[in-house]
Amino acid sequence: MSRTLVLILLAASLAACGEVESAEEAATPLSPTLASDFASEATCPAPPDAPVRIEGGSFMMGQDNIYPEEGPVHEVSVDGFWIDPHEVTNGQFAAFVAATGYVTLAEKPVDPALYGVPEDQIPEVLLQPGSAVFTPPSQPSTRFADWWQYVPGAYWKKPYGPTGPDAEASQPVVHLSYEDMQAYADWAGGRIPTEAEWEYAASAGAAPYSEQPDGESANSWQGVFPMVNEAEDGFKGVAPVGCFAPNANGLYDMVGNVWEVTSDFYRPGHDPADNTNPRGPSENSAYDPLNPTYASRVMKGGSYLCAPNYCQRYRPAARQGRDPGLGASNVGFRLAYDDVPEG
Ligand SMILES: [Ca+2]
Ligand SMILES: [Ca+2]
Repeated sequence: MSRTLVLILLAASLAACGEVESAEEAATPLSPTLASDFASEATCPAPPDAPVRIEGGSFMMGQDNIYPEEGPVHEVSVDGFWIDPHEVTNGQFAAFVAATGYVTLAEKPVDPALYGVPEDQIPEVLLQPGSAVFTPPSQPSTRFADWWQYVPGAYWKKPYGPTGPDAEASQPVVHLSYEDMQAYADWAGGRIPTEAEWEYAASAGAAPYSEQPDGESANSWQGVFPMVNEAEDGFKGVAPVGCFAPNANGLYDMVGNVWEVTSDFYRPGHDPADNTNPRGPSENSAYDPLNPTYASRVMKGGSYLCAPNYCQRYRPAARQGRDPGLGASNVGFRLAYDDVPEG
């Protein structure tokens, strides 16, 4: 578990105080937008819950023409497996919590030792239970610290913070740590997929692409991030699972809606020699430039925050590191299975 990113975000915010604003950043602010303005009560026809069989095979993993961490393209073979057709929902996670009494990391006070600095140097707010919530800034910005806020009281049932609306049962669960996802997987009889399994299932035999998916295919961000959210796809923020067209494997929202955490540790780029049921680097060789102190996991497919001007990660090959401890309002997961019961 790690809270390092929180301190990095805070440091970046503080450092920005003394900077001279660029002409772009000094532009007239738009009306303030609250995190909860991104909430949606829309419904969509419920997608199937039954895991989908993905037959084993080979594919070209990675992409060479967008971001350097996605290359090199290399052939990978993956054994057959099963995977959820949609992201794990709040309704599914609620059933797990009701059955087990499980308490997520974001609901627990933060151990000061996790920060690795003297306790009197840690702002009190960062020791309260909470999570990272996307909150649009009041002015244009290219600094991610300007739109991520650590919100005490934000957790899976209150995804926009304690004053925002409750989690919708049909929407993907967010604000989980890796150990929370693992606990759910153990209870549900599944496991977190590897990056290669996830990308193989997501690409479904299609060629890599660069352009933003249309509004029928994925929940991403239309407009100039982080200020102008045109929501041409119908959603400013997270959507219920299954609102967009499935891929050729019958899987929904593999691209967009929420990022999906995999079991691989993260480091930029792929090792082409790790090409048969790859599991990624060891924990000791993991490295995430955005969170260098801890071993991040790979997350895949981008989210509703991905826009052409900022984050062209609405693609199966897209990957970033995910802090194993700190949750976020645009990160979820789905399960894979080695076997599923007949019927
Ligand atoms: Ca959208
Ligand atoms: Ca997704």
